Amino acid sequence: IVNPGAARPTHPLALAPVVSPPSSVDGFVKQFLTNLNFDQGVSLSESDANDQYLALAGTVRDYLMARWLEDQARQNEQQSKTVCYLSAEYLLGRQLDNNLLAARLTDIATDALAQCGIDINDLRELEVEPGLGNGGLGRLAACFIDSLATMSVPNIGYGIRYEYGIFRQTFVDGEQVEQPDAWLRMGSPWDFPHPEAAQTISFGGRTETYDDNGTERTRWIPDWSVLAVPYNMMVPGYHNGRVNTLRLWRAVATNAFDLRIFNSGDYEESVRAQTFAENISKVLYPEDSTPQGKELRLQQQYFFVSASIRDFIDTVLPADYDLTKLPDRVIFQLNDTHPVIGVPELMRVLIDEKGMEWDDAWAITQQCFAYTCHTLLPEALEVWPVDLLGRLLPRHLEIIYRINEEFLEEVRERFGDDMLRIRNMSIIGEHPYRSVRMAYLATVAGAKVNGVAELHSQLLRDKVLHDFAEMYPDKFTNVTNGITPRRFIRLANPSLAELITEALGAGWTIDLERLRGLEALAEDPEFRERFGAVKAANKRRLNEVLFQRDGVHVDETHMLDVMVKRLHEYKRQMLKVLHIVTLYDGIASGRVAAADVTPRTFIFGAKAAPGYAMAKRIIHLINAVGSVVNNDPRVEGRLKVIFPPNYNVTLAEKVIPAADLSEQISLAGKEASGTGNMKFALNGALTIGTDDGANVEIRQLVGDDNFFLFGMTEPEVEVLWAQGYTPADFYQAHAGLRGALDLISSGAFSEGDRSVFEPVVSNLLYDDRFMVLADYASYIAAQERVDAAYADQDAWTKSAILNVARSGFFSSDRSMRDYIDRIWHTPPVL
Ligand code: T68
Repeated sequence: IVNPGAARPTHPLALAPVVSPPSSVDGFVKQFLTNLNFDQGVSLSESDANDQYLALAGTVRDYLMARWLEDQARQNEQQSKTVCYLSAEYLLGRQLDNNLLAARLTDIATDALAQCGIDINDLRELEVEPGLGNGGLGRLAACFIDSLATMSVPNIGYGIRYEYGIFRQTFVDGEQVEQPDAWLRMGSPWDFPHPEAAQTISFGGRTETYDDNGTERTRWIPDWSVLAVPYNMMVPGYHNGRVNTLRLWRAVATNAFDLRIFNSGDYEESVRAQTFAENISKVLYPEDSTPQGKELRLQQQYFFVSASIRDFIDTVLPADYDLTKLPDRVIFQLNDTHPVIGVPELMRVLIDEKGMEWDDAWAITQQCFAYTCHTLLPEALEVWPVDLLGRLLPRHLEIIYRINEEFLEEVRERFGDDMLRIRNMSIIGEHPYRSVRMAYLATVAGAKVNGVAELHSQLLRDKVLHDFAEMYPDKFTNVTNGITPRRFIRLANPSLAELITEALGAGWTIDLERLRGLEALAEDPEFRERFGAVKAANKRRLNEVLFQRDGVHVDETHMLDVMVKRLHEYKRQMLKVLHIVTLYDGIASGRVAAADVTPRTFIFGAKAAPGYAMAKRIIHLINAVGSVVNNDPRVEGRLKVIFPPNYNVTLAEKVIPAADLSEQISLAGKEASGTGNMKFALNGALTIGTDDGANVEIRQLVGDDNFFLFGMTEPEVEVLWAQGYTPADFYQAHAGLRGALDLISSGAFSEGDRSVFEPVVSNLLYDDRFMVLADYASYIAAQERVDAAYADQDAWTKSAILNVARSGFFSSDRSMRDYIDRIWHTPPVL
């Protein structure tokens, strides 16, 4: 597009890349009014709140722009190695506050808007969060890019600009109903389209060999293509003047594609073709942990990965870059298997387009990728039917076959002709149908493979990828997940942040281990009182938010017992329900006086994948239990169940800081890490949890006295399975459990209709894959310990402070340091 030989335009005023608006209130007002007039096309007096929000966002953006351009120039100049994070999901949350915080503009913007007669809080509420992810995996990506920017490490986050993100959840008669998430409807002030940097992405067709001066080469003759248009978002570092880039691709029909059909005279067909192409980035798949193997999903994956790899090679690297040195400039981090099709894509680019030999291309590819696994559930390991992959990406399938052949040869050399081992390790699975096992492809191709918590990485080595770990022991490593303290403490919990700064000074936001300094203060009654006051204020704030949003009240005097995460049977929301029903049953049957029950409010937040019937039934049950418990006068208001619909990042920021008790109750060996668990601990909630995922590390750090452990360990789970698990035995053995299940069966929560929740009860009695009944007794006992501990408020607060003080390890800055040391080797660019 730019003629490389041509002189670049220049001007004396352009020596500084861009002049930033002055960081003063007056300067901010001026820029805000300019944007209101010239970008929104309205005067201040005629503007509505959305105009004002967009002009405000524009002003923050203007301020960050100079830094952004500087950073891009600096990174080019220094030829630094870049982390290209490839992720199908980024669950960003609202941008305005985060960007104000990063740029130190919060106070200036607040004052500037006040001078214009505008309350900035009213504008904050207008921002629709970009929900471009399902849950933990997408949110992790968002935390990581925040940390990389804050640590001045060159990073491009690559992903998809879905037109519709995760669905908006509503409840109709207690059942989940999904609504489209039209997050772009009111305009999107945070991203910049760059149509000039579009990539053409092809699909289908066939391959053929041809003679290239005596060497036989292969080329792919695809039969259709789409344009990938990048939209760049700023990723500002915290108080360091750095801005990295998140580059999300949008699918647009190519002209050629259109024209061919249009010229044939079929107008309708040409419009259909356009719709077909643009479908690729239309919607985020709401499946979490259960990939559906849909063709459009594979199109999405190839679409964004191919665009990203070629963007990096063709536009980020200099035109004459020697690609044999590619590993010096880039590491492509695969966020789960969704981007793994990038492996054969890089091979294809290097061999078919750049003329490299197979062995050289393979050596480079193996240094340029690393793979993070996020699951332990066998059904979550992505596989693509060979038929489908071959139809959509014929050249890639050939390349995968050859990678597999050479890999299996290596296996034979190493372990001999062991049929079973070769079948087990083959990248191509044969049963129940021929398919490409994407996790195996990633493991074979990646320089490193990591799990996301100590236990998870251990189980990957011992079970899921055991044969591979035996073959390549040095590939396997762990990086325990983390969360960004900017969003999850500074923004979400400003009162706590202020208290910490007062106690420890500034600096902890980027050096979270400093929270250790709070340990001593746990002994200080005055500090405890102030800490308790922060929690109480956060509960009042949550009460206001939920009342506004859903018309429900949170009682400040209640213990807030919170379980927020995607709805999945392995996470065991059902166990929580059984606890609530047990408490209710005690009161309703008269065995327990309401006055003797610790007042608790249970808060749930959870979306179910639209096709996951059991998860949807559990949502229905939670709502049904809530409406009975909340309205039964015998309960005397001492138990309350609240299930605000549409749990998302925005709501998380209000719920987590108010929580007393954090529910992390998955079956041991099923939750890879969890990250919500870390957010709660850092905001001073105590955890009730199993020995699973990062709970293990949380408990080690905060200490047994400050954590409510229950349930089987992973080895115990294995033993019980091996013995033959009969859930009905547990039903027989525990009166409380019997009471709770019988109450649900009786129709007590479904107006006497016994059929409504029958599938839920049957599933627990006869199947119970996640051993809810086996852990019930232990869970109830732990909840009794919780009640006893909560009775001593002062001791509870002490434990809460110790949770905060000892959780600094869970900063995503530390996770990034671990990735850099163990996998990426990408120094900061200072
Ligand atoms: C989560 N995975 C893990 N998957 O469940 C959680 N899956 O333990 C971990 O803390 C987190 O990743 C971060 O490592 C997911 O969130 C998905 O969302 C997902 C999405 C599409 C397909 C499959």
